[in-house]
Amino acid sequence: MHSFNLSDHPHRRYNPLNGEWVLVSPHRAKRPWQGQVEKQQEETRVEYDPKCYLCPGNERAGGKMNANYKENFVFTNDFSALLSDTPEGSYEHGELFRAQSDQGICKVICFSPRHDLTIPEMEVTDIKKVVDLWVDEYQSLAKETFINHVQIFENKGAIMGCSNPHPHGQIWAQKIIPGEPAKEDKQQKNYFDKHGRSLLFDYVQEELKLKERILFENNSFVALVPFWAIWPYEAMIVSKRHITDLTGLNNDEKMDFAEAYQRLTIKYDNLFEVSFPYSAGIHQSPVNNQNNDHWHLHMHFYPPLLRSATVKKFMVGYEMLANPQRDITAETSANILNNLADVHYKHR
Ligand code: H2U
Ligand code: ZN
Repeated sequence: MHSFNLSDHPHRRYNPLNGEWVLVSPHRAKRPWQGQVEKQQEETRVEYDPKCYLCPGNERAGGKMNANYKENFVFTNDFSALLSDTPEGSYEHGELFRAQSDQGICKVICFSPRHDLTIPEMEVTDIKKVVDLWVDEYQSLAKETFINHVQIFENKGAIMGCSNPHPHGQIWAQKIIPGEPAKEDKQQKNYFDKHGRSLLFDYVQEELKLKERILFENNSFVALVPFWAIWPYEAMIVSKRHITDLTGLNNDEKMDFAEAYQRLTIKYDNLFEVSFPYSAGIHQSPVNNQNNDHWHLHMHFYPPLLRSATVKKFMVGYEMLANPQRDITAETSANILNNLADVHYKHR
């Protein structure tokens, strides 16, 4: 037997950010595929779609009208999952049946008036305006006394459940700190209390030395495939400075964030020369008026595609019942992404 190495042998990796593990099976990457093939998305799109509920000036499903916006546009979700006027309360029946009411505000953000653009095809200066809007929304939602957490996210592509190709994201702000951020809160707090430095600051420093999973960096941000990635081309954008939330970014850093967002998503689109689907979202300090110095601003990207524009990874079977698992290693994925052009395939 050869000695254990991460590129050949099955192993599990620890995610210090949420305290969970992922099973990695690098030897399995070559298994044949005869299963489901996703339909490829329609590629030609119009700049304005009179039937789109997100295009400027159009009527939405709930009957409200969109402004004739020129840059970006935010509105309260017409089908909000959380409502601000839900009564406080809880339900308990012994120790096995527990429920709590939750209050919140859900918003939709249109990234551009152009129906046919996505982040990788937008200008960095226009993406910067999206970052500015995120900051404004985070700040104003934080002022609502009943809001303790603001989740900013984007679903891109029909296979991620995105309902409309018009470039948009969402914000769900709520009283209760939800599951994933709550896990990261605990892990980051433990690390910060022990070392006096942020977990992701130390992690990024180490990744920059190892250079095995770095995709790129600019002055303020690093993009990388995390050591503990679950999804085949999962990535993270992390601020180099220890910043707890979006409001800590200066103007240059907001520009750098926009640039990193564009650059990563261009790589993604170039991978299979298709508008690359993903769910992405920002994790940052909760807005619960507590000391959150242990938080470190970052953005996760979870894309489902595996081998081609049409073959996605399924989180089923073992993943559902036991533990997340991946075949190609994070290092292999980083390599594949690093060999791709920085210019969008449509602009070549
Ligand atoms: P996706 O990001 O998953 O595509 O969701 C878009 C959101 O837009 C979805 O939460 C909302 C839906 O409730 N929406 C409106 O608020 N008004 C509409 O007219 C249609 C969709
Ligand atoms: Zn549209």
